[in-house]
Amino acid sequence: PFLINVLNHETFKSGECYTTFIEDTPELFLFAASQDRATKILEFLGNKMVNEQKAEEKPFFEDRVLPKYDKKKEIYGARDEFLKLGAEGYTQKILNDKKLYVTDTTMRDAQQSLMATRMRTKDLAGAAKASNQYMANAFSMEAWGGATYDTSYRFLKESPWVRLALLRERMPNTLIQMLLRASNAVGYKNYPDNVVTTFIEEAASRGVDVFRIFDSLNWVENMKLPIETALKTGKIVEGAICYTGDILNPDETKYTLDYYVKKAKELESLGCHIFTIKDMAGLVKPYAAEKLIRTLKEELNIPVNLHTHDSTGNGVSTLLKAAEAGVDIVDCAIGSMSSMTSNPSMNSLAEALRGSERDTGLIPDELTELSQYYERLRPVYKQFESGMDAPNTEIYKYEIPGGQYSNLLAQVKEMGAAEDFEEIKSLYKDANDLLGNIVKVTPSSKVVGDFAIFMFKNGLTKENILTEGKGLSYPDSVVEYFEGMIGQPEGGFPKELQDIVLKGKEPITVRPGSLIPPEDFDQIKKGLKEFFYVDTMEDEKTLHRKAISYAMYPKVYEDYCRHFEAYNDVTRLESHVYFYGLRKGEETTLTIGEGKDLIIKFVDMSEPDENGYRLLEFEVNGSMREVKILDRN
Ligand code: 3PY
Ligand code: ZN
Repeated sequence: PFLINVLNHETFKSGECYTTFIEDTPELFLFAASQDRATKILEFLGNKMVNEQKAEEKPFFEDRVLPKYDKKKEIYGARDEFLKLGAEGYTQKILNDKKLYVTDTTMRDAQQSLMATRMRTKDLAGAAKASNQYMANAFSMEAWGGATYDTSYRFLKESPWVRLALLRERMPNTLIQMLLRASNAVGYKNYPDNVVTTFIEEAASRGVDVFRIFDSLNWVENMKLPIETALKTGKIVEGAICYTGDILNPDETKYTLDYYVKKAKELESLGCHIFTIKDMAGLVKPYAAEKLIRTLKEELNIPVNLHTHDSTGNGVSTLLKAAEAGVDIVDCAIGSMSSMTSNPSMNSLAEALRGSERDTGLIPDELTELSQYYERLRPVYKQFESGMDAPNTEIYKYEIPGGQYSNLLAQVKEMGAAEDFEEIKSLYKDANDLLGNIVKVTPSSKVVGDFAIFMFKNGLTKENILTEGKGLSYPDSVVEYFEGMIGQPEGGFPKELQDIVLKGKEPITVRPGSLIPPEDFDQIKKGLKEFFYVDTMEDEKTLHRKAISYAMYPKVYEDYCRHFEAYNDVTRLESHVYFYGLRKGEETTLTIGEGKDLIIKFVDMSEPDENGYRLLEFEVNGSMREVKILDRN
């Protein structure tokens, strides 16, 4: 009964579905099998309204208004140059240009750092065509990887692969960049080598042009395989070293200028086309940036990129000093998506450099157009924001990355310990020292955060841990760290604490990937076919992408498939409707095909019946529809 020819499906025939849609979505098959798409959408909305949000409390939101751009304009962007000159040719050209290149982080890091990575594909794709035009003078758009991969499935119920394909299609002249956590790929632990390599190959073939690769302990050994694999794809490879400490601090003995120069040279010798200083917490102060960049520029023969955050308020100054010192590329975000835990403002930077020899070539009105688009959307995502209202120079002391700061605060509040946040931040610093003063970025930052909370809960301090901490069992992330399962920290593990945590277990000293058995993709594909797909029309490539997602996130991926079975494709709903549902009397238009709109109005809901079910009344294109939803409250 489920064998329905997808090519005859209305949505497909309408041409509204993206060219990538059919091969990328299990969804379409499930969709084809579904009796009534509207009912599933009403059930999705009904469930939001009854069980997740109080629709009456929904604030007023505008629908998305797309940014304007000149549809007829011919665009020649960085990707055109790259396709002409190749990875090495193009990056060497950058080295010789005077202009300051930018990477626009709005679609990845900015939304990850500001709003817990909740920005939906619909909203990103809405900016894509205008961005493709207005960023023609930029180096790249960071739009994929990092936390966007799992959160797409987990919270947004959409496929990151579809996002990539869609952005690729709408930004043909723009280099799409992704953030890759070396052997942790886009996850939180070391994966088998064949997961990492196949993921990179697939990402390259689906549209990633630039791979930024970092390791959470700056352990270059862990970066070799991903760098080598990414280089083989012919794409641009940025080797990134995470910044920690302060090179201008005379007491700094580990993360010194020499440390960064040595690491940068190692990455250059591995064949990276660009070297990046990745300052995920915003610790590089302006004069440190000047010194660091000036030295790196003297020592390297590849372009140097600076990535920083604006949590301390010094972000734009840091980029300006870096620009003076000759940095080739800097990361920044569109104005309304910049600053605080996000990256510095592109609009501010472009204005600051206008007319100087490092002018970015970006046009203020065009940046404003993009900024206004995101500004109008931002209230929809306010519920996910960190609540940081002003810059905070405490970050220099605690070295907590922007994204983690808000997470840690949320975790502490959940524990009912909000008033102890000061103590916990200070324990974060102590935990870092106890772990060996390590780089703190996903996933090593989680080890430090988990350890700090563990110390708080168990009354442990730097002074008493070696005695009081003996009989305790430690959080998984801390045990794995001491086992060597995320790699080797600079200067080695603190031995005494390692012994206490591991309780006799031998740590590894080699690359974890060299010990983890390869993933059996055939087995995963067999399982996926058996449990999740109603059709055998799946092509091998699509199945392969699904298997990659499953290999990294089995539970999250399964939940996503189940959600799809229950509610079908929810990605085309306006974001405020996706997150909040509809208020009584509110109407929304859902386009499911060209010229095919569902106009959905929520009329009313009943009180729960004796079994706890509520009856929800909607109008769909003027006809009354009812759905029954179990009230789980
Ligand atoms: C990530 O790994 O997602 C990061 O943004 C690290 O800074
Ligand atoms: Zn960042």
